[in-house]
Amino acid sequence: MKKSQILGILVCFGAQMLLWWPVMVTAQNKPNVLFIISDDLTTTALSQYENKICQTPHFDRLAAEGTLFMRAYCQFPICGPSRASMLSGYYPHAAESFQQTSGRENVGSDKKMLPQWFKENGYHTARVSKIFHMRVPGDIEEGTDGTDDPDCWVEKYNSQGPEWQAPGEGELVQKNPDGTLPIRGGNVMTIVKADGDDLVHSDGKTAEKTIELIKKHKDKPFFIAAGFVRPHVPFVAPRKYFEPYPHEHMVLPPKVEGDWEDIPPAGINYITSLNSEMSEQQQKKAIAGYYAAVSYMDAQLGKILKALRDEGLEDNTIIVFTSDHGFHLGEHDFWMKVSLHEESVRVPLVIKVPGQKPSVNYAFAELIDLYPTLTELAGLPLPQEVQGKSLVPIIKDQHASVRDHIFSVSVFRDVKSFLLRDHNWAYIQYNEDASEGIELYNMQYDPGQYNNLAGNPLFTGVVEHYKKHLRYRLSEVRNNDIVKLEE
Ligand SMILES: [Ca+2]
Repeated sequence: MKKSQILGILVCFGAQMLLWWPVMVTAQNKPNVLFIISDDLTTTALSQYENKICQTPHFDRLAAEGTLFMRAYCQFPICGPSRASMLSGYYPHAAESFQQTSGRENVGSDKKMLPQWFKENGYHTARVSKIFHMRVPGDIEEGTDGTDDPDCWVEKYNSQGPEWQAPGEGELVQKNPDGTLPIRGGNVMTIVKADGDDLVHSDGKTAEKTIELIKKHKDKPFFIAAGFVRPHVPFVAPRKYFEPYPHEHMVLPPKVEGDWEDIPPAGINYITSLNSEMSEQQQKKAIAGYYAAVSYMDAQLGKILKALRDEGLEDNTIIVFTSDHGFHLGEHDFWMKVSLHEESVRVPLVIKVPGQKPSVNYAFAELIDLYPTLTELAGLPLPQEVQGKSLVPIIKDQHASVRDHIFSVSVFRDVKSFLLRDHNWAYIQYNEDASEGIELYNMQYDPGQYNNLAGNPLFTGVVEHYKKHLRYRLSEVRNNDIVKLEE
């Protein structure tokens, strides 16, 4: 072979290698993964999405540096099943995984969870606080593991915190008419303007431990997962985080006359302003408390991202930031999660890949997509037929898309509900036979979901289309490689 031919081959090979950096991943320079998940963080509290009041400078900076997904959705708007689906790579109905568990008993012992797969491929995997399900505040107060999947981690740490019993000014704004009861509670909307600094609480400790691990393991490929528990209730944060949000200045979502009249009973969320007997002042206090909790969490996020920069690891670390589901802050007088309405199922998502141009993206993404996305970015094969789709095409090309709709489900009080959401429509069906009703919203003209069109004869054809599509989607999801344990 002539010298020029060899040179030609080398140049050609070099150009190929430069096309997409993960192609160059080798055993020596595997990218790190820093996986950060906040608990119950809704897009409506973030200025990169719809919010104009809540301050999250560190999330904003990360969003500006990475790929910001404007249309990312969870698979199940409750902590446990959402995280189980995301980390196992299977839809809730694939494994019948609807409980507050890791999902391990549903997918079986032979399947590899996402962090476990990184561990088996030479990564140092570490968990700090809530990644799989933990009871908040129960497991946080006790410093216990929750329903963790121990096979995933080389090392793990829990971040104990005082939660609703933190010293400071506390107030319960749910089921406390007129604020007459001088009490607090755990898994309810208790607000605590806490004494002391960030490190009194779980998320402050989570940031501190995560930073310690980043420094300690900087010389090996790591997959470090940090789980913040705010803004999940109780809304507890050091007092200073409440200062930008005087509750009198909070604005409630529009109250629409007769809003509930076209929502089937199964679609009325389990916590409402009515059944929780919340006055308008208490609703405003709940929003202010949520924002304070978000700002506190954001400050802890900032500490971790700064440490990554200071250690010179930004150029070789993939950063993911997301939440397990959204949260209602008074839309339709709904509070918290479980519902399949937009604010409850939509999640913030940023993926920052070193060397990749930042972008804002409107393509649909699901949390289940993180499994194949991260394995592809790290140059790992897939261990099994996971059901998500890699988002790498979207990260590379702002105009690409990998799915034309999202599929999310929920279960509450024996009603199984389903959401199909595409660019035009949100279709929610209660039970597989629709026995508990249907909601249909035109998301172009009615993004607040105030006008249920399911009962309107003009849209019978649209309803029939989605009914059929749901049957197809469910059978597709159920057709998977999980061998049921009882079989
Ligand atoms: Ca959650």
